[in-house]
Amino acid sequence: MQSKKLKLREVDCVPFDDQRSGTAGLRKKVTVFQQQHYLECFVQSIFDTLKLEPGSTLVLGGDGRYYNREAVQTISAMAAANGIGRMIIGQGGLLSTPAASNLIRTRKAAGGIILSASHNPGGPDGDFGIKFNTASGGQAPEQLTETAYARSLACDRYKIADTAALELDTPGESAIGDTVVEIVDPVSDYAELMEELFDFELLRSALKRKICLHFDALNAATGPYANRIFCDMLGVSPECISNATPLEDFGGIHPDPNPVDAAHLVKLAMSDGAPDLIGASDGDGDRNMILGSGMLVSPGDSLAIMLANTVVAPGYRNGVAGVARSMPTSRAVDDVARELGIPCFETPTGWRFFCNLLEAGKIGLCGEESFGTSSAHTREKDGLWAILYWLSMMAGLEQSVGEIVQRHWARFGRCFFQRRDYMIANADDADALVQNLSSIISSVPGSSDTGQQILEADIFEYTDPVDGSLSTNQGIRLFSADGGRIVLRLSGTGTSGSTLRVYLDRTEHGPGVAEKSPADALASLGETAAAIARIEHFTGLKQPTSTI
Ligand code: VG1
Ligand code: CO
Repeated sequence: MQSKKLKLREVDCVPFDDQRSGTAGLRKKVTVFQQQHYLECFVQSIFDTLKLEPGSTLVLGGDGRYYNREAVQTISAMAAANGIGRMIIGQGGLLSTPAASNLIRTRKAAGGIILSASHNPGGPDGDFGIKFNTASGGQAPEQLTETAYARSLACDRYKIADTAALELDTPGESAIGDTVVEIVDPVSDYAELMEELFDFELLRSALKRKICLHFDALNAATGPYANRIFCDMLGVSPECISNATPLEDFGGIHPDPNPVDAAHLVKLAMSDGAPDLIGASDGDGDRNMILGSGMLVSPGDSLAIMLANTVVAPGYRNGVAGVARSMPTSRAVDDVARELGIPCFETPTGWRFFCNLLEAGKIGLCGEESFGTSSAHTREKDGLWAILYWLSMMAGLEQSVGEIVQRHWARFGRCFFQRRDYMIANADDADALVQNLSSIISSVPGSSDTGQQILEADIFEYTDPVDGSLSTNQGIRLFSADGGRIVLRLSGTGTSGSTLRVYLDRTEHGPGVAEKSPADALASLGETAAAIARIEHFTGLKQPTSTI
């Protein structure tokens, strides 16, 4: 029963037709979310979809970007009106994505709402986003996000409590009617978990004696986490952490740690006297970038190397039951899994596809080419975790980042990887390209007038081994005669136009692989991809907009 004092309202509204979740939640321009009733309609659709028991606990927080605080207030008032018993909210409305997932699990919440557009730029003219997670801490699976979308198309009314703004900045309990609101330190539970997984004593001593760490939080969610874990717990000097204050517009920095948007970190890694380990994380703290002196670690290599070295961390010492990578991610990890005799699952792009495998205990490590890696400790990818894992490898193996990577290549070969992104202003052009290629896919193998000969081609689909659900149209795959692979798919996280992603990978063995650049190793495969997909014809673009 709601308290008599609390005034609940049912507000009429006109349904929106564009609230379909993409790869990871609903992402739109801030100005779209600021339309009257827009956020409320989507949140009501989430509540209607999750159908939580009255009195349930819900975790709420976000990456601190512009509109985060307003959204926390609105969602709290709606949660109270929708019968939620307890809200657990990160102080200041802040929670990194992996920390939110962890809180859902440790506090046995019925679910969570995470406010983030992740690696997309922030600020009043930037992007905002919202996604919901289930009681396992994992991102809502495709069936649930589709149900929420269907619900939003008919959402003409939402429930909200008339209540004063919550005080978000002080930990402690308050209430909206009968709903308890608990403001929690966003870092402490997460930091405790990291201490269980890694040998902090070993890391402390290595960081004191020989490893010089530099971490860049890009003015996004991970600043407070890095300060607590690296500085307070592991003794790193605060000067080694840059851009540690979460800002609503990320201080103008692009919150995506990749070699193009975080070129300053590549420059630092290639400079004389570079730190031994340079790490960065994205807007909501789930991506990671790993660099060492003179070395940028490709995310596909990172996953493979982690799997080959589970012995370095207490949480992984006994190995893992299996591993998974998203389909476009380089196949480097497959070779390690084969040697270890464990299964390697290939899932569609997006972390939500790993969640069932993690929950069922089928995999212990997983990752994506987009700088995302994690393990069964949470149900989201985890940026700081990846950096702690790399620190553990450096300390445990007593090797530099460069040595670890090169020894891996010497043992398993080097899987060269590139992602070429084509930003296409008119989304219809991108759709036409994909439609055309899909329609001719069966005739591609065998035709030799397009560069490299293609032996096999298909449109990737995935049957979830746990619940049997089928996801179709998850990208086009072309396999070349020299062992190379081309993948094409459209991005599902952008907020304007369309981005065609072309992924290339090919493994080479032998002593020369360390000196060779991915651009050289993949040049001919890239030409083949452009020719077969007729990229210039459909988009007018001669070259990719960016190559990662
Ligand atoms: C991109 C990446 C994908 C990742 C997703 C969310 O999706 O390719 O691997 O899971 O972003 O990451 P897309 O559909 O744009 O290719 V995050 O850190 O932005 O939530
Ligand atoms: Co992210």
